[in-house]
Amino acid sequence: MVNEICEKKYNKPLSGCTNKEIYYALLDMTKDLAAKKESEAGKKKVYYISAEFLIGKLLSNNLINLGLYKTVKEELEAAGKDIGEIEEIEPEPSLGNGGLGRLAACFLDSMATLNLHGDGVGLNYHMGLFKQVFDHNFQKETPNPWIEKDSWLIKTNVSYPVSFGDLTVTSRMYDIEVTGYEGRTNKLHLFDVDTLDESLIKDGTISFDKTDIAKNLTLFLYPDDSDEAGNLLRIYQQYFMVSNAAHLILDECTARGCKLTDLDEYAAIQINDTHPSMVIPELIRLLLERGITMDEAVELVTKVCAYTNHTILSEALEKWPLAYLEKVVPQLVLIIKELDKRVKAKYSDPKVAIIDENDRVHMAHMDIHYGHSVNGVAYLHTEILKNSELNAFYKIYPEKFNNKTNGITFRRWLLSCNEELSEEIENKIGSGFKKDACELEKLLSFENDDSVLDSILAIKKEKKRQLADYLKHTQGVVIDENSIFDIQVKRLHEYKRQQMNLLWAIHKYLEIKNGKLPKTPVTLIFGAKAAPAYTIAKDIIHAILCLQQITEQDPEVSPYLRVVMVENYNVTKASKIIPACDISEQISLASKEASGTGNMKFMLNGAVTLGTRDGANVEIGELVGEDNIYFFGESSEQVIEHYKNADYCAKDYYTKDEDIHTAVDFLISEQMLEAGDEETLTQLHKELINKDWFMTLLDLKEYIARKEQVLNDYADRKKWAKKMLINIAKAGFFSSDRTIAQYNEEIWKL
Ligand code: OAK
Repeated sequence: MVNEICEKKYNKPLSGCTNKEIYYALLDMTKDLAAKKESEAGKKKVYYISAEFLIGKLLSNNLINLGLYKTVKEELEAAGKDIGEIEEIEPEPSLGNGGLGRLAACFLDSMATLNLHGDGVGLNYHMGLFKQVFDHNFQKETPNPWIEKDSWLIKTNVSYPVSFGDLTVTSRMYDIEVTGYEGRTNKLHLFDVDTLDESLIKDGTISFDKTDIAKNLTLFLYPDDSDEAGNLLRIYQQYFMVSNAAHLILDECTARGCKLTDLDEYAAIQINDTHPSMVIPELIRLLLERGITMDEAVELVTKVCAYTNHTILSEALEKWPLAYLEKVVPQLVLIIKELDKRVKAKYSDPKVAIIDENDRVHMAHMDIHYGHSVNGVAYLHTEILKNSELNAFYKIYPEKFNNKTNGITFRRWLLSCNEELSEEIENKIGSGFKKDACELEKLLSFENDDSVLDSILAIKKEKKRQLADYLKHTQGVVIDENSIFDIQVKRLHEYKRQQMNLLWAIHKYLEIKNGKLPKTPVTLIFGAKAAPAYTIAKDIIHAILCLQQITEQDPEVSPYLRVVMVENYNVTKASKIIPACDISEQISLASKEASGTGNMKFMLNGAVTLGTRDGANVEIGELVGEDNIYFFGESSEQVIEHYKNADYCAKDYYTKDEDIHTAVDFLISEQMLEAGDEETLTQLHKELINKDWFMTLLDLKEYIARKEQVLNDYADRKKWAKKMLINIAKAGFFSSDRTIAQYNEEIWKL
C-alpha cells in the first residue's frame, strides 16, 4: 500500500525513500482515505467552538482510527523502516495551552468515533504555543512554527468578511479531517487571514508588534495579556473566531433546509469556557440582520448555546472592559447592553449582572443567562460552581446546571502511546475494550494471577527504559530505569503546587545528605511550561532546574535521588512520559483543579495516584478504592473556609515546623545560589513565606509523610502490581466516549 504511493509520488520503492519522504507519502494517503469516508449528515449538528485544540501529532492516531496502523507498521518494517522514526518527522501543532485545549481534541476524536455529526471551530495560530528552551536554568520562550507546505491543513473556499470597529479583514477557513475510530469523519475548522505576516516575528523571540491586526491576528496563541495591546488582540481573535463560526453555522443550517426560526433543531453550540462567548451576541446580530425579532433571536440563541466552565480561578474568568469592546466590536456593544438591561430588569442582585458597576462585561454571566446549559467538568467542580462560585445563578436557574466529568481518548492515551500494554490487555480480555472502555473491568479477574501481574510490571519496566533512552537522546540526561519514576507533568501554576513537590525533593535531598538513604532510588520528573508573563511560575521552574543540577552533580545524592525537568513538555512528550510513570502527582490545592485529565491518562497506563481530594481525583478514588490511591491534604471544604476567613498564614507554618523551615530556607542556600540567580530565588523564598496564595505549606508535612508511605509500598512489587492492575481496570469511566455520549444525551440531543 505505502510502496505504491511512494512509487507514484517519488518514482522509487518504499525501501529507497527517506523517512521524510515516507512521512509525506503517509500524510497524502491518510488525508485521502479520511476524506473518502462516507459520513452521513443528520438534521442536527454540533459545533464545538474553542480557542484551543491541542491536537498533537496526527499521523499515528489517524492510522489507528482508520484501522491501518498495524498494516502500515508491518509494511514499513518489511522495508527496513521504523514507524517511530517517521513519527518524529511530523511537527506538533501546539494550538493549545493545556487541559482545556487537550480536552477539546479528545472530544473531537470521540464525537467522530460515536458517529456524531460534530465539528470543531477555532483559530489557525501560525506559531501556536511557544517552544520552551532552558538556558542557564531559566525558561526561554521561542517561536514554534508548525505549518509546512504539506500538512494536515486543507485550504477551503470558505471565507467571510469580518468587521471590527476600525477595520475589516477577510477570513479563510482551513480544515483538518477528524477521523473517528471505526467511525465517521468530522472536521476541525480553523480560521485564518490571508494577510498574516510571519515576518513580524524577529529571530528567536516571541515578541512582536501587536497593533497591526490584519498582519498579526492569528500569529500566536494567547499573546501576552499583561498589557493593553495584548488584551485587545485577544478580543480581536475571539471575535474573529466567533463571527466566522456564526456565519458558517447559519450558512450550513440554511443549506440543510433550516428556516432560521427553527435554528435550534439544526444546531447545537458548545462554548468551551468563555473565549467563544461573543458568539451569543454575534448570532443575535446576524439573526436580526436576517429579519428575526430581538425576542425571537434571544430565545433561539439560548436554545442553541451551552456553556462549559473549566476553572474557578477568578483571574481566568474573563471580564472585558466595555471600552475595549467598544473599540474592537462596537456592533456587539448595543446587543450586549440590551442583554444586560433585560437581566437587570428581572434580577436586582448585582452579582448576576452582565455589565458590572465598573463597566466590565462578565462573559460567563452572559453565557449563563443566554445559554440553556452550564456544566462543570468533574463532580466536585460542578458542586463548587452550584454551591459557591455561581450560587447566585444556580438559585435562578437550577435546571441549567449539570456535570460532565471529563474524559480522554483511549485511542491516543492507551492504544497509541502504549502498544505493549494494549496488546497484553487484548490477549487477556479480547478487543472489546477498544470500543467499550468499561470492558477493561474484565481485567479484575486477573487480580491474583501472578503471570498477568508480572507482565504488567515487565511492560512498565520496558516503558521506563524507553523513556530513559529518549531523555538521553533528546536532553542528554541519564537516569536510572530501575528507580521509581515519580512524575508531575502539567502547566506550571501555583495552584498545581509544583513548588510543594520541589520542597519534598529538597527535604529528601537533605535526608540523603544526612545519611538516611531511600529503599529504592527515586527519579522525580517534571514537565511544565510557565506563561511568559507569570513571574512566580518562572521562578519555580528556575528553582527546579537548579535542584536538578545539584542532584546531578552530587555523587552522594545522585544514586538515590534525581530531579529532571523535561524541556518543552507537549503532547508528543506526554505520550512518552505517561506510560513510564509509577507515581502520578496530582497535588493541586483542593477546590482549585476543576478536573485534571492527566490524572486519567496516568491511571490508564498503570500509575498510582498520589493526590489531594480535588477535581476528578475524587472520582478516581471512588472507583479504585482507598487502597489503590494515596490521598492527603485538607479537603476542598476546609480550603474554601480558609479563603473565606482569610486565616491561612504561611509564616506560621514556616516558623513553627523545623522541616518546613529547613526545606524553604534551602531555596536561598549556598548550593542553590551557586546554581542559580540570587534575586529570583530570594523572590520565590519570600513569596512562599509571606504570600503563598495557594497554601503550599498547609499540606507539606502530610505530603511528605504520605509520599514516604508510597515509596515504601512500592518495594512490595506484587502488591504494587495489583494496585496498577486495579487502576487500569477502573479507568474505563474516564473514556471521553462516555463524556461525549453524556453531552449528547443531556445537552446537544442529536
Ligand atoms: C484555560 C483557560 C481558561 C480557563 C480554563 C483553562 C483550563 O485549561 N482549564 C482546565 O481545563 C481542563 C479541562 O476541563 C481541566 O481538566 C483542568 O482542571 C482545568 O484547569
